[in-house]
Amino acid sequence: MNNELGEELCLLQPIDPLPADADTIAQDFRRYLDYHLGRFLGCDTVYLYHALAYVTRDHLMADWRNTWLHYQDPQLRRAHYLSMEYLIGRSLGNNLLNCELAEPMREAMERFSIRLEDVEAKEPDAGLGNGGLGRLAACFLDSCATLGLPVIGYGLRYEYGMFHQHIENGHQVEDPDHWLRDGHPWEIERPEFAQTVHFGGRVEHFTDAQGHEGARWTDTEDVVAVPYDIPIAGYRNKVVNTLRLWNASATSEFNLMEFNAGDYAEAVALKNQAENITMVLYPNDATENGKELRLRQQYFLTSASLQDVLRQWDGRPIEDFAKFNVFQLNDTHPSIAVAELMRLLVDEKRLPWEQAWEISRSCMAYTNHTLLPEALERWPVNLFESLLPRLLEIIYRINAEFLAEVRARWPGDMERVRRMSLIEEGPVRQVRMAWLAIVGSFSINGVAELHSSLLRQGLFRDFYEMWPERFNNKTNGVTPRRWLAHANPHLAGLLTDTLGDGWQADLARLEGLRPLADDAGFRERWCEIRHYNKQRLADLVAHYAGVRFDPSALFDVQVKRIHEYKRQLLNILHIIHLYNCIHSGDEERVPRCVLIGGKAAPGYVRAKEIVKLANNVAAVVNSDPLVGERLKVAFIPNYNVSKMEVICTGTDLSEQISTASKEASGTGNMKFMMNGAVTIGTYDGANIEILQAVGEDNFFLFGLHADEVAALRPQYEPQQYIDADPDLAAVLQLLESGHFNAVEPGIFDGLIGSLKSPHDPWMTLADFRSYIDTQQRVEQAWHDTERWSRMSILNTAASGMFSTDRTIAEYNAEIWRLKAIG
Ligand code: 26W
Repeated sequence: MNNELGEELCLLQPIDPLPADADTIAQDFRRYLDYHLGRFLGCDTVYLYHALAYVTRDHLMADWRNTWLHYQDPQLRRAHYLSMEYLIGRSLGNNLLNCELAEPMREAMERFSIRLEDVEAKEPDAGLGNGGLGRLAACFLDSCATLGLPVIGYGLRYEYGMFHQHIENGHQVEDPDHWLRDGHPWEIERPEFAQTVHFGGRVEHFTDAQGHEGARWTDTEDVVAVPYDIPIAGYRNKVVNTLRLWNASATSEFNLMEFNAGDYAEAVALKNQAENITMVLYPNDATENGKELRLRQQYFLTSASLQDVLRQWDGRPIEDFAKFNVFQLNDTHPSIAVAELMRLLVDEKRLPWEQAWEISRSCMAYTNHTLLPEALERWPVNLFESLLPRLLEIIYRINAEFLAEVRARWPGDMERVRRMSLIEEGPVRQVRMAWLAIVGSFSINGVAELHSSLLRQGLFRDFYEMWPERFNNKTNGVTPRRWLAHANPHLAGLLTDTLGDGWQADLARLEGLRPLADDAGFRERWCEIRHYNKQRLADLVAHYAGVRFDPSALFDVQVKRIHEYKRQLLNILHIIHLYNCIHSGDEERVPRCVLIGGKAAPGYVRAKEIVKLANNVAAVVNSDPLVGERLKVAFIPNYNVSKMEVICTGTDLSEQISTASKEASGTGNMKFMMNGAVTIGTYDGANIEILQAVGEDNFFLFGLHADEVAALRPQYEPQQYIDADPDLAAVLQLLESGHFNAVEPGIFDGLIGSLKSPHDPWMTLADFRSYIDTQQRVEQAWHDTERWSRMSILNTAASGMFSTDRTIAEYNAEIWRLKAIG
């Protein structure tokens, strides 16, 4: 046996799992603390967290390796999830839960008089995402591992994640999130699998000795992509999948240049430019801003990931590639993959174009996450030309062949050709990334029934007419491990007592709760747990917002990114209406605590004004002695994954109030429902499916439907609503009087103007009356404690279909077609 093979065999051996008893864990913990970290028991808790994380990671290693070994089977088809964002949050608690280590770990810590919760709280959130799309990717990874599916997540290892938000005088202020500062104990750097990614340069065309034409991309600036692997443990099934995040680093040529005395500083500056690629996550959610660095990031992720997959394919017949590999594109952000795979197959593997196209088109699948026009990515052709010249050539050729198909199918329909072209003509020619993703994929899906049908009828209509069989729906979900079992341990205990173990990975079993809604004893236990969770939430609010919430009040919560289409403004108008009611002596109202939280994109002025208004209204309401305990309003700063783990368990009323047709799905709505909150919502996104699952009696529906929104838009006259509705008029009058900005005259004029404009795309005032009336129905229901607890139980009972296990099972059955382990 030669040495290399020997080493390889040795590498391929499985390793044994470590003993998971409290004694061993306690010992290992001390060893990490004393011998690895060089700290001692009385040190800052953050080091205790590091020691615990290392101990936990050690326990994942054997299964991680065995899973990886299993995936080396050449007969195994694999999926590659490409996403610019993974909003993971904390990992320790989740890994302890999934690997059944929580109890021995707790016991081990008790020996040192350490509370496990205190240590868990020291873990910084990995905020490598903006909002829904990034969190969905994280939930998907959890479900893929739990279902034993060979799926690897590919992403970027941003040095700075989503900014931290703090509030100064009511305004949002952003602070950098240097989440890696103290090190990241979950990751393993694997420089041996580094890839090189090219930028810039020019393209040479040639004919080879066999007479085949070829292209050479030369004089490029190269950047090295170094992978960092993070283990993703399935729920108690010994499967550990991988999230592979790329870090940009300068090539060794840069280092050589550094020695080139003359240009030392210049060389180091170039090195920085290379490493800048993965420096920071763009904090825009749903607005595309056309920055060159963003395109660099997208290509960097895509090229490194595709090369990594091809590296693993090396030595196998390329004709079989699509049989064993599938890529899921998380929105258009990685859609350059369509052209990059063509480049790798045609230029590097020297495949004929037609064969490469057949392969490429058979292994790409695209998920759309938004219909908002401002979110649709378009890149200027000249930016492409200078940054990725060879990819632009490839896109042009894809486009030429595609448009020939369109012309053949619809002869003479020039307008259709113009609409469908991958290149948008105009003063600035642009590449339409969504069109590229559609043309290059065998599957295109939306993320809720309504959203997928709007894609087919609207945005993607031309493409649907051409390839109806490519379009499908995959309604989103959330992982019940993090969002129920981990976030809500008391409720989880009750569920296990009632339904037996196993609901965590088979959420449809929650249906078994339905009959218990009629059981007074069960309702009482349910309410005790909810009360405990509400106290926990009240503590969180007191700590971060300095506002006291009384757990016996109705907890009314809207947390999500701040965006006009999500209509936090409608919520605020309702708060002002309640304030008016209290002032006019209306004694019917129930005590209510309203919580709002979320980040505004730093450049989104209107969204920042909404944050300011929420804070100002809160300040006025909370300090008004006449209001007292009847109404409290808080804005929780720096809303993130770990805060949501507390918030969703203590919420009574979940606000999902987007303008119908604008919220593709929503996933916060599912976290709330699963934990027993009742939704007040519009007929939008996954709200519709939540309503269907739980029934009209257990959901507060209001507002215009998507078709009504569309029909009303051309003749929308907000003033008519104001004239016809004294409550609305009073709310606006109070706002306009400067009551909430007495020392800051005029600051809300823009916001108020947008509400009153016939061009308000979100048509907030059209839904005001319906919203206010429905909120009153909420209060009637709340008065009846028994009815409310019934609704709460029935919401949890009906939440089974919103597990990402169901979502991922559908992706697998209809798109990926992978064989599960085991
Ligand atoms: C290029 C800027 C940009 C950045 C992010 C454009 C668009 C996005 C995302 C598509 C925004 C997003 O997170 N969309 C959300 O995706 C969730 C998961 O599918 C859905 O539940 C939300 O409704 C949708 O807004």
